[in-house]
Amino acid sequence: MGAPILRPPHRAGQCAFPGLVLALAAGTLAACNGGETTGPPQPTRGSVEVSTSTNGPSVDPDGYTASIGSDTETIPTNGSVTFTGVPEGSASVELEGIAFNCDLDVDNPLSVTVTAGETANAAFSVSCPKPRIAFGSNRQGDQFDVYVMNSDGTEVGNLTPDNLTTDAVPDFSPDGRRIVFQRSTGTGDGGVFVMDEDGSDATPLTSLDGIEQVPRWSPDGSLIVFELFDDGVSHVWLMNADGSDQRVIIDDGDHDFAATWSPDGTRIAFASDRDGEQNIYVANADGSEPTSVTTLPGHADSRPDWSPDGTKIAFSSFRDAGARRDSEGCLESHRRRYVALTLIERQEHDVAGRLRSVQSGRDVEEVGAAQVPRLERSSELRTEAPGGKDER
Ligand SMILES: [Ca+2]
Ligand SMILES: [Ca+2]
Ligand SMILES: [Ca+2]
Repeated sequence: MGAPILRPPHRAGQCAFPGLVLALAAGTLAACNGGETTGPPQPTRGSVEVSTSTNGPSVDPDGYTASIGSDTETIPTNGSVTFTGVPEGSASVELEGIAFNCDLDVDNPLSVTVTAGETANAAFSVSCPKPRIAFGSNRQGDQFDVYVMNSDGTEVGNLTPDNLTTDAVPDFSPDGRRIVFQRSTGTGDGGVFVMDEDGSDATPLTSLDGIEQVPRWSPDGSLIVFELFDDGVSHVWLMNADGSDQRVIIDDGDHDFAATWSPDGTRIAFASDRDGEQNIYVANADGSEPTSVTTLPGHADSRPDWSPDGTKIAFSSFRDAGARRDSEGCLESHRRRYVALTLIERQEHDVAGRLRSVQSGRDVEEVGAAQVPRLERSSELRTEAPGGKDER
């Protein structure tokens, strides 16, 4: 069996590779009865100090929110915040915004008893082991399957051992509960499927003519971008995570493919040959305003991926690698390198003369010669299996 990502056919000279809301303390205003002072009122409310302590190798990246009733506060992964004006009695404190790989070691919501005029404590302890990694591999035979493992390479499991299907290019949903992947039955057709993180309940999301592949979940979990390869060309498609509202969003080139989300979900990077050379582009999440971020000819830039902070893109390229063309004019793939560039904003006039901000790339640097570029996450994904090939 060949590699699971079905590539566009090679062509000479152009070879696609593929608020702080503080409740005002009630009862602090002296009652006024015709100028007659009745003495200080008795407090009926107290405070709750919420504290968090988080440990583990992959702590939540952006902290949490704590709420009591309709009052909500942001809180760091290790820190505290105090709610005032909480009615005495039992209060329910809820912590939200917890990364999927993190678990609370206490009840959530946490119930505390508020005594008027005093401060109660609600302490949340959070553990964050590294998230599991999904990858495609043929390590157990000819057929590619979807595997998961711990980030240290232990507890490797095949989620799609059915020999009737080739399964690859998995991507975890942001909440870590589901995996989207590409499946083909060997009849030349293929589609995007989704399954539970334990491999159960595999369900097709697409049934378009052609081969739907390389699905990628949006950071908020609501959308899935994928590419459709059909009749010799590939374009970028978008759908809701439940498979509804499938529509093409990028189709200006013969080959528009390998789309990936920026970490904030506002942009998509993809590869395209629309300008006659295969380069990396960045567009809005709906496919509008595509801008090339690499422009060098003859390097077949491919497979972009964003750094977690959204400032860099890693991609595959033949640049600076002494690439040679084979007899069909294709650049030799074993010389492919992985490089990264820094995104910069620049101002540009559009066709109507309006000034707009666009992205471009600079400071290209080589980051490795591995098969798949993954900034930061890459070191966790380069596993080796005797006689097999792993990729994501
Ligand atoms: Ca968070
Ligand atoms: Ca299978
Ligand atoms: Ca199909």
